[in-house]
Amino acid sequence: MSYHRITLSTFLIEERRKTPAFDPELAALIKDVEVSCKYIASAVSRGKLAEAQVSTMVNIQGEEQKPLDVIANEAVLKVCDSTEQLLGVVSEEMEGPYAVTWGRNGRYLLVYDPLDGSSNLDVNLTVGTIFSVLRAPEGAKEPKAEYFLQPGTAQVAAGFSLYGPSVMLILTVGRGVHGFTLDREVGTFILTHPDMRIPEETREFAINASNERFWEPPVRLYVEECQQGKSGPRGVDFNMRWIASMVAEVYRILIRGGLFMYPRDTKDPSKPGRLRLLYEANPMSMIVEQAGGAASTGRERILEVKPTSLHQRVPVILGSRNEVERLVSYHQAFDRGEELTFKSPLFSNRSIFRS
Ligand code: AFP
Repeated sequence: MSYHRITLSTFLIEERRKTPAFDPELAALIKDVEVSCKYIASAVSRGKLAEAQVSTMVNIQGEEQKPLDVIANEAVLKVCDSTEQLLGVVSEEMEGPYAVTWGRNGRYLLVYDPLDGSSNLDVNLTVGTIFSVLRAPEGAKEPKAEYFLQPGTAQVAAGFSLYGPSVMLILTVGRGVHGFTLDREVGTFILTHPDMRIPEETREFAINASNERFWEPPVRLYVEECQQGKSGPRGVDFNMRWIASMVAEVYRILIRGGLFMYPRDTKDPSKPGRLRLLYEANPMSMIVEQAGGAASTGRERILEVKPTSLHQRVPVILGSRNEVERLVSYHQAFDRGEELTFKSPLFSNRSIFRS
């Protein structure tokens, strides 16, 4: 075993050496998030065995909690409850902010989805924890909800863990994206994927195709062009994936590029999208942009969306920059009232009708 491997701790120390402005309190907070992810990884790896004596309920999202959702949420709360640099937390599983017991003078806010993709637990697929760190207002003594309503550009750190064949932690503190793999023998995350970059070109897209009848015309046009492959206007074949676990989709895109879409659709007009802005879209968008990709609602940069509520949802289109820009241009044409035309080299062009 190489003893010159870089652990998360030594990575954070090196960050401080390279960037003296990197706050040691933020580093300490990231270490607490790391410990939370280790606890969650241990529980998730036990599957059904971990579910004894856990009471569940319908959460603020109106979704029936899985026992591991509760275990994961409690793991983060327990570890962070003694984190002096943390004023409060907001979780997908809780309606309002939680005031950290020892955090009265905390200067940071933590927003997290304790177990993203948990509908996949029953079928033993990869799930993960998504987290985002914001600064608390100067002198704040309690974590008021409005303190969390900051645009994604205000995040000082973001990342996600993966509980899959290997346990990983993907992190950005604003200077690139770095992947760490858990060495279970010593219980330490080791830097295995420094400076991750998303390939600009890709031949892979991810969308839940069962919602096709609800998509807006720009998305229908983009997906049809990909499906037509070599014989269509793109001139190359595409591959499609849908894991229904955002953490796994984003990691795949970090490794081999691609476009992830959960666009605005007409399925539930009361919901502008399915994914939550504060603890899914924003942290993942910071990760993707830091890795050279792009992230849009289709009509604006996700990181510039002004939050209005803790659990609000947004449309999400993220991944390889060229593909995001292409689909955004289709939305812009559609919004200008232009007819979207499927340009087939083999057959007559066809208009993609307004929804
Ligand atoms: P769960 O955490 O409820 O499983 O939702 C996961 C998720 O928020 C995101 O990770 C997936 O990309 C998306 O929902 C899957 O949504 P569909 O089940 O509608 O495909």
